[in-house]
Amino acid sequence: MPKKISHIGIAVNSLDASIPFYRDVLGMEFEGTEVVAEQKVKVAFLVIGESRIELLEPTAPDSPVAKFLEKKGEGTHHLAYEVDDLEAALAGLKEQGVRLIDETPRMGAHNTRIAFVHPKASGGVLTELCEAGGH
Ligand code: CMX
Repeated sequence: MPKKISHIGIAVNSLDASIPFYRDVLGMEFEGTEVVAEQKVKVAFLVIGESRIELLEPTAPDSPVAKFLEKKGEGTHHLAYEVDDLEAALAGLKEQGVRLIDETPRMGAHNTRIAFVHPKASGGVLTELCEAGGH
């Protein structure tokens, strides 16, 4: 079961253009950027309490974030919950017939194991589960 919100993902056209609002205007701690090759995104993390804002810039035209930006423009892209045991959480969701994008964990930013639940299963919100210890 999720224990807290790990991060909120926001799709942006440009990290360079978007970071200053969160870092300089809102004053959040900027943790740096990272390319997540498997997801075809470059991300920036900004700390807010026990959670983070994850800004996502696509690195390829076939990135899921590029498709999202094309269809919907910049905005909230996904919500990520932290779980202790990702395999157990996925098994529980499968048992309850929840539509998953990832049946098995894959790697996200900061070498964290993640898995996505389909937005059609969660009220139109793309939902990510990530294993405790990362973000
Ligand atoms: N939030 C809510 N709904 C979304 C969505 C999002 N981020 N992305 C797509 N959808 C909706 C679409 O609007 C569409 O709805 P309708 O059928 O009502 O039009 C439906 O989901 C299917 O979307 P699509 O564009 O036809 O299909 P895609 O091929 O783009 O697949 C999805 C959508 C969610 C399966 C795909 O984007 C995916 O696998 N996402 C998970 C991976 C990901 O987003 N990685 C980037 C983040 C990386 C990170 O955090 O490290």
